[in-house]
Amino acid sequence: MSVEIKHARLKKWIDEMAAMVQPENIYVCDGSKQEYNSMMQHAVDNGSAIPLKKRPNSFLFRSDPSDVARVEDRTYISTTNKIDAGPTNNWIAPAELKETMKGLYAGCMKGRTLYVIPFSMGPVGSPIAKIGIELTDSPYVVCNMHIMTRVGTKVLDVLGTDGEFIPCMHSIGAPLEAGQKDTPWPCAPIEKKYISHFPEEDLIWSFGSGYGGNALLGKKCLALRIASAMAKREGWMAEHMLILRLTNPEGKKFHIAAAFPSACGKTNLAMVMPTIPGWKAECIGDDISWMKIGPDGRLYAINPEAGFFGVAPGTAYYSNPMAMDTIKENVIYTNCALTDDGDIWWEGMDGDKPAHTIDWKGKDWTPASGTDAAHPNARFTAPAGQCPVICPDWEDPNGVPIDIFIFGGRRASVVPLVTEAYDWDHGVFMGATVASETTAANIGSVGNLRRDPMAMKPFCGYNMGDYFAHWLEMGDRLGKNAPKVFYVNWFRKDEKGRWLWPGFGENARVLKWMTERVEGKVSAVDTAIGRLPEIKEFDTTGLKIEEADMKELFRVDVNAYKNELPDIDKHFAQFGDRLPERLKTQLSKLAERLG
Ligand code: O2Y
Ligand code: MN
Repeated sequence: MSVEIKHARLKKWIDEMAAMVQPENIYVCDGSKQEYNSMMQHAVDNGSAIPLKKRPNSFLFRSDPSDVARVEDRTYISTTNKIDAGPTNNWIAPAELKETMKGLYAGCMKGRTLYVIPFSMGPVGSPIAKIGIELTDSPYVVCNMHIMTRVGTKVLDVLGTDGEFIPCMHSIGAPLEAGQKDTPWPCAPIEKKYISHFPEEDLIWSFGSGYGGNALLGKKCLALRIASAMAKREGWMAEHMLILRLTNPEGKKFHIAAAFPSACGKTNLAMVMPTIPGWKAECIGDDISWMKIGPDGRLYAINPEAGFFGVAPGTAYYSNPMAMDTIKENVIYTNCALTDDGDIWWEGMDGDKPAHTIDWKGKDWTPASGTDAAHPNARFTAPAGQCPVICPDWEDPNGVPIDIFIFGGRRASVVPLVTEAYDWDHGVFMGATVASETTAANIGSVGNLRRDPMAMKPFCGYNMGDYFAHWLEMGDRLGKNAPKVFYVNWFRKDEKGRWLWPGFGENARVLKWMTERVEGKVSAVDTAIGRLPEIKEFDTTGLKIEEADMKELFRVDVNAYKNELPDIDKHFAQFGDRLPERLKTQLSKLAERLG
């Protein structure tokens, strides 16, 4: 049964939007299990979801082949002045964008139900949490939001009659005329898709796509683009970072937040199983971190999400056993292959390829097909609480105190396994210059170097030069309580193309070294690019690795770094006078140290 709205401003907004999109019905979500089950049953009955025999309460959806990922080219930061969106965002003036989108929204929900989703990003009632209201005509979005956020009446209770909320308008952009047969994944063509953000009024308007970050508006749109702009105004941080707790054999806990561009194993690190005896890692979040300075002057982080929207291909017991155990039941799968015995499958799963599947497009597939059975951006949506290594404090409304920030990228050469920043400004410089080689799994031609500052290039809701300034200001406020900053590269290869570092659970050795640096237990070698481990103090006990490989992993290729300076210069130049002087100073200092 639909819930009553007692909040006058919310009611007015819903009425206005409904008058524009003209739905057949309006339904306010209560967030109950029963609601989820009945919507899912409806999706099964109309052929858009397939129940999986092998996974209890789990369903497979296949998207339209044109609607398979976030669309960065159709994503806009709409500020009054273009400069405030900055060089890394697409921009259209608010009045023009709203006019265009109102034209698209007019009557776009005819024949459909408008679902009102009250959701909380962060534990309901947490001082760091924010409330959003998503209006959508996609039952798939409602079900995913049930998993990815906290949905329902409990959120409306916190909102009360006059609380603050972030309006998130979404439509798949596919009205149904009377008698028209629906398709399993209705959506609009690419040129009509708009993922629009109005950070000056904390507003999101999304049209035309039903997929992931384009449609589950709590995630990239609210928790990163709008929240980053709010965080700048309000003096906190909204970052594209996983959060984990690492406990050493003495029981001392360290909290780590880490940012990586796509295809760098972020979900794997979020759920890492340390190989070193006595060390324990627990997952708090796999994608986004909201951080505020607490009463003790330290930086406290919450995961604003309640689930994982993870990339399926490549997820396997050998790479991420904890993710595999998380997704056994109560999961929504999107664009995975369907096996003959009613399970899902994707490229990179453990074991042999199945002899036959139905691929993500619904066609017969065999290993001889020469195509992928699962789309490379196929996803699982799973409740975070199902992760076997979820931290008992992952929903602590006050968050966890961050000791360590990690940035990283995928580099076959040049960048050592781990480097510690000299100080906060140097750490911000490291984050601002994050570079990663593109792979088949992400955008661009394979092997290109793409700069992705703090892994926030697609997600910063304002001028990135101002964002760098905000990082510097946060450091000034944190002072001696600022987390130590490190840069990692798990992907260095030798000249024959062999990986030098085994990665996965062994990455905990690198985390261990970081915690020992925080505690002052180990020394470090000062180099032109930052502080590196003394090989003898870096724990390789029980690991079969050649001394020569360790040396190569920690080798600073001064000439290669010198060759990168012009690219950093060019990267910084795009921010013009919004680039903080302190980052220019960092670049000069690096050039000086390189000689
Ligand atoms: O393609 C999409 O819509 C998903 S994007 C995504 C999902 C989960 C975590 N991170 C991301 C990302 O693009 O960073
Ligand atoms: Mn992400």
